[in-house]
Order: sequence, then C-alpha cells, then structure tokens
Amino acid sequence: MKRALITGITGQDGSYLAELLLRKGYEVHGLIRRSSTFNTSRIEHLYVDPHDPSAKLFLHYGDLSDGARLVTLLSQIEPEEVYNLAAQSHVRVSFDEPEHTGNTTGVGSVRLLEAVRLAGLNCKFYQASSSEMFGATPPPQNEETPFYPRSPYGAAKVYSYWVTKNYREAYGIFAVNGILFNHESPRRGETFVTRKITRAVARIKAGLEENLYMGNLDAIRDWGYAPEYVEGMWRMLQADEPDDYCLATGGRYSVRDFLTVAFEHAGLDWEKHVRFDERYLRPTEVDALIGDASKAEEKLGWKAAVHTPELAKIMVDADIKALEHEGRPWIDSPSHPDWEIL
Ligand code: NDP
Ligand code: GDR
Repeated sequence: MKRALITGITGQDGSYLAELLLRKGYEVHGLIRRSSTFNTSRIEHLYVDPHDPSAKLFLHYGDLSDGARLVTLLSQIEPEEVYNLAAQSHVRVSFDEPEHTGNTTGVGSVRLLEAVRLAGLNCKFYQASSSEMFGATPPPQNEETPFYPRSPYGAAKVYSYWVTKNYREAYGIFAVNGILFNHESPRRGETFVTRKITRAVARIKAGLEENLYMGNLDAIRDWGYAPEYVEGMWRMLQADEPDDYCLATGGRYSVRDFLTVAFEHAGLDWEKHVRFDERYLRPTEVDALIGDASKAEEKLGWKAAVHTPELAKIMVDADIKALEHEGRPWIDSPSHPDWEIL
C-alpha cells in the first residue's frame, strides 16, 4: 500500500486528491491546522475512526510555518508521495497580508522540501504551482512562458517553483511543479469569483438576496473542473522522470461570461443584480490567463473534459441544491463524527 502526505487536505484540491488516492488504495495522511473551530467540512465524508482497522485516512496537526514539526511528521509517516497544496491561496488577500503569504505560500514550500531532505526520505514531491506566476505575460501560456507575477501571492509561488526545481537538481529529489490554471468546483472557497457568483445566483433565485457586488468583470480566465486537475497531479508523480507541467482547458472566458452563463442557467439576468464595488479590485491585476496544456496531454495523457460553461452549470446546480438542504455543504455526510486527530 502506498502512503501519501497531503498538505492543504482541508482545501478544495486537498479534499478531491484525498478521495482520489483513497480510491486508488493509498494510505493518506493529511496535515491540518489547529483552529478553534473545525475546518474539516470538505473531508468529513472520508473520515473513519483511526481505531477502525479499515481506516486509511489519518490527520495530523501541523503548519507550514513550523519547520521542526514538518521534519518530525515526515520522519514518522515516511510517505512515498508528498503533495504540497497548502497555501494562503487568495490573490486579493495577498495584498493585505503580503508577509504572511510569503511565509506560507513561499517559504512554507522550502520548509517542506528541507524536511523531506532532513528526514532522509526517498519520496516524490508535488508543488502546487500556479498560472498566477505568468501574471502580466500575455496568453497563451505554457511551461516555456516567462514569469511576471502581479501579486505577493504570485511572487511567493514563483519562489516555490524555483526552489522545487532547485531541490530536484541539487539533491536529485523527484520534485515536480504542476502549473495549474484556475480550477473550480462546488467545493471552491466562497470568496473566489466563480463560487461567489454561483452562491449568489442560488441565493438570489431563492429570494434571500438581491444584489451581488463585484470587481473587475473584464478579467479573462481558463476555468476548469478541480476533480480532473487532481488526477493530473497524481499522474505527474507517476511519470518516469520528474518534470513540470501546465494543466488547463485552453478556454477563454471573462468574468462577465461566467456571470452570464451562471445567471442564465437559473433563469436570471445578471445585469439586474450585479453592482460594482472597488474593494474587489486588485492594485495590480492579471488580465488574461489561458493555458496551453499540450505537454500534459502528450506526456501524461491528461486532457480537461469539463469546460467553463459546463462547470458554471455544475456549480450553480450544486449551490441551489445546498440551499435546499438548509445551506449544508454539498457533500452528503454525517455531521461531525468524533474526530481523533492526534
Ligand atoms: P484552498 O484555499 O481551498 O486550500 C488551501 C489549503 O491550505 C487549506 O487546506 C488550508 O488550511 C491550507 N493552509 C493554509 N495555510 C496553511 C499553513 N500555514 N499551514 C498548513 N496549511 C495551510 O486552495 P485550493 O485547494 O484551491 O488550492 C490548492 C493549492 O493549489 C494552493 O497552494 C493554491 O495556491 C494552488 N493553486 C490553486 C489553483 C486553483 O485554481 N484552485 C490554481 C493554481 C494553484 P485551512 O483549511 O486550515 O485554511
Ligand atoms: P484568481 O481567482 O485571482 O485568478 O486566483 P479569483 O477567483 O479570486 O479571481 C479571478 C478574477 O476575477 C476577478 N474578480 C473577482 N475576484 C474575486 N475573488 N471577487 C470578486 O468580487 C471579483 N470580481 C472580479 C479578479 O479580479 C480576478 O481577475 C485563483 C486562486 O485559486 C489562486 O490560488 C490560483 O493560483 C489562481 O486562481 C490560478
């Protein structure tokens, strides 16, 4: 049985990746942050009491800001695969908290790589790199495109990208960068633009809300479906040689296009409900990200099947359904089993 460690397991991608690896028969270990409330709603449906011999998911407290803890944990778990998905991942927030973002999204990665090295592990390492690294460089973007980050988040991801590459070259670690373009799902954090829109559609449709306040509607993105992207992450670690890959749909949609599809799907007209609020603008914007994932298709056999309009409809349907279930999350799962994390 293969053993994997996922940092960021409580996030959108971490939850889908944990599902995928459990389905593939892995023993999955997840790093979670201690918080005063439970932050595990995305993975509750996967949880089995660790005293149960069938348990294959194990959670451990830790934080990417605590290097010593990472060394201890890696030495204990001895994973064959490490997926570094943890980050302060919100671009707008990174302008408010640039230092914290640098510490987690940037230096956090080197702490984890250094922990792999110090623990003397011969394991594979996946780094969650981002299309935000391309920033101001015009599309289409691929593995050869120069980086020009436009936020503290983008700059921190560029650092992590290079340090991952450096550990591959310096220490022979099987370390890869997955340069992923925006990918979304019903589990997407509620303040990212797609989920913000689809939640609002459901609430406006239900008569709970009238207006949606938004920033720049002209930004162009290439929005794909998260469950497909975690499959790509896994394939990168199964390749014969470590390398870096872009994952994207290749689509070109503006925020306005996403609004149109999402509202129309619920029989609504977005122009009647959307208002502008400059609070959602960024000091420097990334105008257009459109990925070229032909290398991943050729070398990994990976290709996105769900494109942006279909994704918008999946998300609207899920948010409408969630409201019908009294706002409970999208996953049918028992609420709060008795967690045994330590
Ligand atoms: P989320 O924001 O949904 O999840 C982030 C995860 O990181 C959460 O589990 C969070 O824990 C954890 N985390 C944050 N800070 C720390 C810390 N200091 N120590 C340990 N864990 C921490 O992100 P996504 O799932 O959307 O993205 C996963 C990764 O992929 C991120 O690194 C993101 O930057 C990157 N990425 C995402 C893309 C996308 O479109 N989704 C595209 C390209 C890259 P908690 O639940 O406690 O907050
Ligand atoms: P992004 O995602 O910055 O691309 O980063 P986000 O959904 O936050 O923004 C996408 C675009 O929409 C515009 N926008 C708004 N964004 C938000 N959040 N809220 C609004 O009200 C709003 N109005 C307009 C933004 O200006 C932007 O142009 C995501 C994150 O998941 C990163 O972690 C990841 O690395 C990149 O995608 C690829």
